[in-house]
Amino acid sequence: MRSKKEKVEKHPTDLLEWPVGRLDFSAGCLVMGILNVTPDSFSDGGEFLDGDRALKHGLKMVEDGAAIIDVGGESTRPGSVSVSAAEQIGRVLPVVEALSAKTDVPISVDTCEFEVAKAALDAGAGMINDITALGDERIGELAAERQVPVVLMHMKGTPETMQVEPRYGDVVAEVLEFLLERARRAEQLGVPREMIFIDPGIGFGKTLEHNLLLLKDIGKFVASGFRVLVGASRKSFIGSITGRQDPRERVYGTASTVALCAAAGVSIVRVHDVAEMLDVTKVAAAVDQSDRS
Ligand code: HH2
Repeated sequence: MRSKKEKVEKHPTDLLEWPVGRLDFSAGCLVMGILNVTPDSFSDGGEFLDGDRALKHGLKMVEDGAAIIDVGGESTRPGSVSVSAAEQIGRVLPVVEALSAKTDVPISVDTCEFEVAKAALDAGAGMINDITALGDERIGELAAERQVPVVLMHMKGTPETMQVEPRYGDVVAEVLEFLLERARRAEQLGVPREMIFIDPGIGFGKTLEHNLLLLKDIGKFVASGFRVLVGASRKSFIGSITGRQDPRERVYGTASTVALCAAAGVSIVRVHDVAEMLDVTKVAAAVDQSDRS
């Protein structure tokens, strides 16, 4: 269990404020709600391709307590092929515009395409979720110029091929080293340290065993001093363990990962089931804070 002193030393302030957003980590791990405006995402593909339905679902997640809404226009499930920037913009932009007009909750754009990130920020998004961790450095420059937080995620290969026999010597050490290098690069480009989130990329070029080792050692990522985001929600490794083929039946399995992450000091969990996972993070935070009297 983390002590209060340890936490204070890592992050001088629990409040992250920037020109178009604000996140308060004082109550523990925050919940980022997933909004996939895609026809083919592994869990919610096609459900929110329609703009009105996407907006409704985004607002429902805000009502349920999401601290951030992550809007994406491209599925990155294993085997998926990439979608053009123009197509992503066409899907994501109307939703970002409509959502940001109706809520103060920061909207994150889930993209590794510079043009998509820029268009989304112009339309009201306040954060970039880059699953290639600055594969295109202009994303880092953009985050620095606009002073917005950026998520840097580890992926081995590309979504199309990443699950074909991924191999590591020491998965935790290799993923962490990669993320720290990219985080330092983001700092060099001018992104303030407290605005950089690192993410081990659960399911992105990882076997079941790799995912488990990363979750087991997630505290090592937290100990790096960068804030950590984890996205394990409904992913197939949970199905492998529980035998649940339908991603929508993986809510309890997801809850287990969220509890582990919250207890280890992860700052944000990226999830489909906002209300349920908020309960999990609240209980984890209550246990964590019970030693502060
Ligand atoms: N996982 C997915 C997409 N974006 N971003 C971050 N930072 N971390 C993740 O683990 C992550 C992510 C894949 O999940 P999902 O969006 O539900 O599915 P799909 O890629 O099929 O749209």
